Amino acid sequence: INNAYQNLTCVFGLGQSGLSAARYFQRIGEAFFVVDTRESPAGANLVNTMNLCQGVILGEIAEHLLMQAKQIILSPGISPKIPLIVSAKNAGVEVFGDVDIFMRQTKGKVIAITGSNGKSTVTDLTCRLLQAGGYRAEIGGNFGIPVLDYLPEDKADIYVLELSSFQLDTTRYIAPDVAVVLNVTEDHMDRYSQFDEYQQSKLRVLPNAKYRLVNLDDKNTWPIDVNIDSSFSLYNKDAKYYLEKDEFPKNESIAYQSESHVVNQFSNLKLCRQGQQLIHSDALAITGKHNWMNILASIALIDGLGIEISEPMLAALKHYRGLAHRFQWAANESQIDWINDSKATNVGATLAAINAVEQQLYSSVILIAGGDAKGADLSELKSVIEEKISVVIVLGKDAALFVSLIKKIPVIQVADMFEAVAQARTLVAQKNSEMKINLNQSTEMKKALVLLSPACASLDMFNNFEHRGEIFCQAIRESV
Ligand code: UMA
Ligand code: ADP
Repeated sequence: INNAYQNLTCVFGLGQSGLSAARYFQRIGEAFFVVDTRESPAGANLVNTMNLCQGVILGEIAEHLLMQAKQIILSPGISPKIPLIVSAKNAGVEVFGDVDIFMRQTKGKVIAITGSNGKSTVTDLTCRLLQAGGYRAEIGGNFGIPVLDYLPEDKADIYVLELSSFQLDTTRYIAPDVAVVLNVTEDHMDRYSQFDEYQQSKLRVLPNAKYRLVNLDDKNTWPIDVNIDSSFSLYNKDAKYYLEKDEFPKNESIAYQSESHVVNQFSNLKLCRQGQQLIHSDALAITGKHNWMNILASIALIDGLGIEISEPMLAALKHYRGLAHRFQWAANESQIDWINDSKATNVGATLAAINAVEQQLYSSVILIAGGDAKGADLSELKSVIEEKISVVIVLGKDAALFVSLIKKIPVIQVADMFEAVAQARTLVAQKNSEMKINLNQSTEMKKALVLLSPACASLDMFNNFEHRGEIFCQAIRESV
């Protein structure tokens, strides 16, 4: 038995977080070895240049190597349930992720953000607001920079961390200064045996946090046996942060004209904290009801740290336009508005997108969906799609699931994104020519809306969700 690696730290996985862990051990002067079940991961060349890297084992990994390790730093994409890890754990080896090391080492304040949807948006917004307020804040975790890149010297005073359920699974003790569970809807059912297991992963962020924030509208975010410090809600004023209809809207508060009709339904709203207006929805550049929720959460998180929302922070909030591929304008043409929501990789995100559109302002709303459903139950989409969408165009590995689910409206299956966009244009053109026949000339013809919000992962057909969104935009441009 080769025991050259006995009692050495093992970095398992040579993706972003594994490479970041390797760089960290190199910086702190601790010898390590790395393993990856792929034959030639791109990161292998990089770790080979690190003098404290004692070995790189690729492809098939002998069980005893891991059973003799000092500890295993497991990448989030690798399930702790795989036999190699189970046998190492049974042999007494501690297995944990990069976030675990980070949480134990950092001296900075930590805002921990988890949930099924909105994590990246809330993480990005919260950090931008803090930076606008003059704070040395950085983002990290599942979104942005792997956490160990900030250590050991602590490159920020406040870390705004997006934490996935995978990362929470491998963090043994997590005690952030402020924590939120934004929402919990089904996702990653290819990794978890049941919803409850996934939900419990998300809730792990709360018990030891100093300030705990949940979504009053989503019971799945409420832990049992843990006191909550604050909550936000779109509908319930019992929450500390909520929305309220503005009975006396003032037009001068409108800083941005929305590029189209999509957001009208949600104008004239006040975002409030305990009876006080924080900001008016018409003053915001970001669109979609779910994004008002994200803003309430961001403000609550900053409050949770005891930081005042200053004027420069409010100015940054007004200008915030959200992240690419999340319910973003792809194109505004004379007859069609196009929205790119490629990041909608689960049912909850697609429901939020459909609910953020005011259907009656459009002649038709066409949804482009499909991809890898990751084992999810799509049935929650059925009634919303049948009620609010005119036609669904489906593509990808699980396209057939949509075909068998949706009965009351047409579902058209296509081979790729270019065909999806072309099909959408054809449908709109057909509908417009029918309407022209029926309308008298003085009646203004409404636009159509085409929404890419797949409710599925992209990896069956694309490199990632960004690639899917870019191909969508390319297809729109090239088909004009
Ligand atoms: N690997 C194995 N054996 C396996 C599976 C994977 O050796 O059985 C190896 C792969 O060959 C590869 C490496 O592990 O070399 C990949 O590790 P990884 O999948 O953990 O990916 P990283 O590149 O390290 O990125 C991870 C997160 N990925 C996942 O959780 C799947 C990134 O989140 C995160 O940004 C990054 O760490 C930095 O912290 C991405 C993600 O898709 C964006 N997250 C999921 C999501 O948002 O839904 C949770
Ligand atoms: P995450 O990092 O959790 O995946 P993102 O901010 O990247 O979250 O958004 C992912 C998807 O979820 C996008 O389609 C986005 O429009 C949608 N989304 C954003 N915020 C919310 C929310 N609060 N509730 C439901 N869906 C949301």
